[in-house]
Amino acid sequence: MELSARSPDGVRTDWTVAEVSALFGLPLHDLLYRAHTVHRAHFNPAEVQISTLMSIKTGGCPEDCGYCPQSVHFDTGLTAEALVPLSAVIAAARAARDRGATRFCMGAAYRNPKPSQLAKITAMVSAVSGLGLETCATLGMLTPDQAEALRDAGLDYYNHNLDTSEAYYPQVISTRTYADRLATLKTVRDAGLKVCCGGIIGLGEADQDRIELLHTLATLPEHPESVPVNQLVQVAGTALEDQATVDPLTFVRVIAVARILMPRSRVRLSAGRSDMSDELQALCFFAGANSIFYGEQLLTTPNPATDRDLALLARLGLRPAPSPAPA
Ligand code: SAM
Ligand code: DTB
Ligand code: SF4
Repeated sequence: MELSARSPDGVRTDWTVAEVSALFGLPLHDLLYRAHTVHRAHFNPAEVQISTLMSIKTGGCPEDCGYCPQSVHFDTGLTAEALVPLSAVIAAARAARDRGATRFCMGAAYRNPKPSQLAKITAMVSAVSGLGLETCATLGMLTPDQAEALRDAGLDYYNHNLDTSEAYYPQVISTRTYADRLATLKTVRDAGLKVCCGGIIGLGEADQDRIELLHTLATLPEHPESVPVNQLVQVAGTALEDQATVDPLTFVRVIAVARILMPRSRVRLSAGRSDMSDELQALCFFAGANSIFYGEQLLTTPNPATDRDLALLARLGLRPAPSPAPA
């Protein structure tokens, strides 16, 4: 298979589904060899970017995403909370920075933010940016004015995931469409924000859906700068609580194909690491993952203990990537 670069910087956005499918189906060692070669050509393979998440508004979300503990459609025992105060965000961001995080991601269980909520969140973004951290927010759908206000407040990244293939999406979410998701991604990009966009593996999707998700991400007009690959956290009470865990080697294939298709993007090993062995995570880093969520909590579910993560990075000879120079 010819895998020529067609744009001047060597980054292709014209991948075909057949090409993605062929990569996905390579013998595992051929795929890993190729992915690791691409990885080394574009990144320092010893560095892992460290992001910390904070849930700034937990639970009570009107959307019905079948995987999500924060949806009002499921009883997961979670109590809906109000937007946290600015002081709590500043304290958490400072602690994250002191532990070595370079990016701070604020997540809210919204379908879309209301104007009064957005005003409070722009103040949070300014404050976190002022601490010298890269900022990321994930707040659901945005209008162009909201995306611009967040940018003006100092937001670097906006996270909005496609989650799965367009074909499988309606099996998981009925309260908004794939087209809604793509429209918000365009709004965010048009505002000049960097895009963080990925998906979840383990929703009951087939390999073809994984291939189509990767194809959609890699054929956006510009690749997302960050690509979070989440493994489903099966939360009791959600529609997907009994979903079987994915074959770990299939998960590694997704990481490897993402690395090959989007060579300059940070591929983040995201939710689900608590359920992964050190060996699986090591293989994911070899396959091209070079970012993690660090800190003992994701939004509402656990993440590995920080001392376990530091020990893992040390055992693998990996180290936190330095903070990028301000633009
Ligand atoms: N409400 C906003 C939205 O959905 O865009 C932002 C917050 S939402 C919790 C962010 C992302 O978390 C989702 O797009 C999904 O990919 C991921 N997520 C939520 N629940 C998850 C779970 N149980 N396992 C893995 N990923 C999950
Ligand atoms: C992403 O792709 N994964 C993160 C972040 N973006 C916002 C969220 C994972 C959430 C896992 C379930 C929870 O903790 O509630
Ligand atoms: Fe709401 Fe986001 Fe959870 Fe969907 S994933 S229910 S939009 S918080």
